[in-house]
Amino acid sequence: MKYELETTELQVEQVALQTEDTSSYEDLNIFLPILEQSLDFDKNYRQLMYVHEAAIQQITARLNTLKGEFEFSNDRNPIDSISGRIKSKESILHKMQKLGLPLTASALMDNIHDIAGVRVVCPFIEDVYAVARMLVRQHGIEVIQVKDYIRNPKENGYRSLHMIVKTEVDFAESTKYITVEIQIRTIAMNFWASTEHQLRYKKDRSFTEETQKKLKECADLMAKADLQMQEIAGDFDVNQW
Ligand code: 0O2
Repeated sequence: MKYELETTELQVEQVALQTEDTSSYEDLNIFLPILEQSLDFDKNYRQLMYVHEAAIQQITARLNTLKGEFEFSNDRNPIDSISGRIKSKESILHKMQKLGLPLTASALMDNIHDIAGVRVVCPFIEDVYAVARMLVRQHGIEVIQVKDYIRNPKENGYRSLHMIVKTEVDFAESTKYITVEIQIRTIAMNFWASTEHQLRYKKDRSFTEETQKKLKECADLMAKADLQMQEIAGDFDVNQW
């Protein structure tokens, strides 16, 4: 069976984030003016989080619509699950400090692109690309960056398709494009990433070389299983999109 990761439609080159990007915080001045240079987390943070929460709901709704449509019209679904999260305040501050950024709303908006995150889990590898294509062709979505860690896995074995998009969200007075990071991966990739994440964030331990090797072996096993499942799907002629 033909098995090809056809990703050209997603402009898979790891394009740099456009710096002329219009998402600076002034543009998000929807309810309260965000004027302070210093990121006043009590005032500005909540507003920024609200705006990103709205974007998560928007993307999640789009994906749920696709999922629902497949439930009605097909014998299987390319979407297994959808989840969304707002990056925690601690994680945002940690990332900003790591990048040497000043703690201002503009630095946050211009440099941290995963404040809003949506994760989609799919049964087969080809479903990952199919869902990505279905999403990016929708009206009101602009792709900013695609990182294909399936075709180019991270050194530790991490696999997933990452897209940074801007999604159109309507507020009372205006329509804004809000940045969301979408991670799309198979059930097997998600199993590895979720369990590795739990191990990695165990505060009192870091990975030895031996552990890294074992984890990489697990990731490669998952990848092998994914390829084999995809092949079987081909033999069974299951729906592909
Ligand atoms: P969380 O808890 O998901 O918010 P950076 O964000 O600085 O790491 P970059 O280039 O902006 O770097 O992001 P990248 O590499 O495209 O993706 C970062 C996110 O992908 C991570 O977010 C994880 O969700 C996921 N990810 C990337 N690499 C790994 C990995 O090796 N293991 C696991 N389990 N997940 C990974 P955060 O912010 O780290 O965490």
